Amino acid sequence: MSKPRILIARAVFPAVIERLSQYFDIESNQADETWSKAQLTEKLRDKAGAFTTGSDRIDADVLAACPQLKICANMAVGYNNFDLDAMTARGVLGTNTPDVLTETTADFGFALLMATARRITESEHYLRAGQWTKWSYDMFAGSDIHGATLGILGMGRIGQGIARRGAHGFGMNVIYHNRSRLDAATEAECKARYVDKDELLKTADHLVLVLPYSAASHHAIGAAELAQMKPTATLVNIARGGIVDDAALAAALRDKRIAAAGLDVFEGEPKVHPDLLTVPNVVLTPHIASASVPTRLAMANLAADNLIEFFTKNKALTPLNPQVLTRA
Ligand code: 8YV
Repeated sequence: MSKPRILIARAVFPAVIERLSQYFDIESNQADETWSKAQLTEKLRDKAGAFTTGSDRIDADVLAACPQLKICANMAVGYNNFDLDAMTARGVLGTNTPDVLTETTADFGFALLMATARRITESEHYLRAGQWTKWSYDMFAGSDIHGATLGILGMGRIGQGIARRGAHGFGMNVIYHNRSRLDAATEAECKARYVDKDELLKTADHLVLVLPYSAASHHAIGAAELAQMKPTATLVNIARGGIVDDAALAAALRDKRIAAAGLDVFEGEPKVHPDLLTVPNVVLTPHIASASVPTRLAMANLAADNLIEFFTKNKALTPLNPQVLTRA
């Protein structure tokens, strides 16, 4: 029997391709070319499955042009690159990679918070530019992490990981806002107190965004929300571009309406709003929160496992629309 044809839309670990090649007839983008939507559609036209990343948009047009497609396995926990309703309507399974990246991403959220509050990259640039000629009492003085109030917007698995680090490791007072309140046991474990969004914005010394992107969370932090924050506050976004209005944030940073920001995700990435590149009080990283070698390998293997399970057992380890599986 011939193997199902799959597309691996972005370059990935050779060992993962090797594993997949035992089960599938593979076309892969190991050259890591940037494909247009038309090119992606063309490549998917004769495929039964796809290994995708957050940059590969699977929408109704793509699905309509690719009737053989049965599964898209995303190497990401976020799946806003999928039109999941359109996939479900066409009987196409979507899968993601939760859990395996939680702790690594929470580590990074904390690293970005610390780098931002303590002005680490800003001071490194100063040193590298040869501007350090003497010590001074207020040179790159930032704000404290320990004992401060940590606000978390979006209290899923990664948000809880950040809360645990803040509360248990740094003695922070943790407050959070989420679509739904956590159960009492989880709140106690995270030492986190539920507040409404206004209180979160007004009270946090450091605000970390970890909520999923959707139409409802688009510009959840814009000019009005930034105006509610303390002028000494730090904002960190490791969630998705589009949750923050980047132009409004750049203006708030320039005018010192908040102290600093740390951003791993951007509206329209890999492009970055030009105004963010000109303000000094922002730490910028290229969407690397899950990028430790073991975690990226675990994510790739989980996406691969989803493809293998689906084609060998009509199952998936982490399905997003499992109703598709029972319909066949
Ligand atoms: C991915 C991420 O590496 O998992 C997510 O949602 O944002 C990252 O961990 C990125 O989306 C590429 O797929």
